[in-house]
Amino acid sequence: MNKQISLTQYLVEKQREKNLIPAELRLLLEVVARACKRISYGVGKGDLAGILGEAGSENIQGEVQKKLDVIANETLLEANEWGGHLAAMASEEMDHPYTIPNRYPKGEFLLLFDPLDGSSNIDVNVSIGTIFSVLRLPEGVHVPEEQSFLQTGSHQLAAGYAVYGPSTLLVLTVGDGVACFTLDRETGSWWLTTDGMKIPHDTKEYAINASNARHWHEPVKRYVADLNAGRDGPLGKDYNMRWVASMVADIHRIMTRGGIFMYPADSREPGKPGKLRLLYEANPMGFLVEQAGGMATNGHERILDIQPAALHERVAVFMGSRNEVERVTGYHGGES
Ligand code: P6P
Repeated sequence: MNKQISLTQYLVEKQREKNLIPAELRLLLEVVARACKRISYGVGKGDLAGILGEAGSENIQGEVQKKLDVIANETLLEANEWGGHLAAMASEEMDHPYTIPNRYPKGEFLLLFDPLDGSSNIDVNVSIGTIFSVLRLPEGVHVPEEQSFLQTGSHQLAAGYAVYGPSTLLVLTVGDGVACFTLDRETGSWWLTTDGMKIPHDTKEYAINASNARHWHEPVKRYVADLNAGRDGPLGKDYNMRWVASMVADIHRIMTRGGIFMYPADSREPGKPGKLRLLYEANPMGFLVEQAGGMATNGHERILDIQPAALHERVAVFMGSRNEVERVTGYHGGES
């Protein structure tokens, strides 16, 4: 039997062979993985732990928080605040950045996360996940503020997600390809199960919430109509559609077998560029997708090149198999 490689060994070898992961970043990634393991155990208990349902509060997005949203957020904060590797954290569930308390040492990294993405699926037992992104505290900044986080996605040092599904997986990049680890619930260890994940450049599968079709702008309407025209249409092949309404689950499917994920802006709220958040959803997922040979744009430009203006700003998202993302970006008349 091939020797199994643990998350720790993978990170140590990346650090030793490629000097890609300074010790503090390795510590950060292992702490995040441990927090995701705890979240997985909580998600897995569900009703048995009385943690389903609503928390009775709303987040800055005006979205009703689920109990597990709050629990996952607190789990990530508590796991990461004392280690000395972070200067601050930002979360979908918190209006403002969380600065490391003075009783703990501060580090040079910034951690951003959506602690439990897809939480509308929690109560119906559909896969959900945690998305995270790592930035470096800008040079010369000693007191991290919101501005410290407003860096383009191309500045990310690491990104990943955990998907809490039939099995719990951790998918991670430090800029040298994408690795997938599976949690062994009996021992609590993360084992490398796929190294070098690759997204096929072509696909026959697309993901979009089709109930919004009447609100889409013309380029998306034309593109989806061409997808649905199948082999007799301009694209010359039949497509299949999937929509889990949990970005982590939809993106993991694409990381595994290809596809294109779309959450476009639409006419419902003209001033809103899309639903998904740039800093802790689109950027980390875009980093992973690009590292797996895919592409990620907002219909006009590379997502990782977008200069954020606010911590919780939203962005239109088209990401996955390179040739389809190039195609739909072309429908927008945008740069690929
Ligand atoms: P809709 C979950 O709420 C989320 O942020 C993403 O995980 C998911 O892709 C999207 O929203 C689903 O949105 O409008 O289909 O419910």
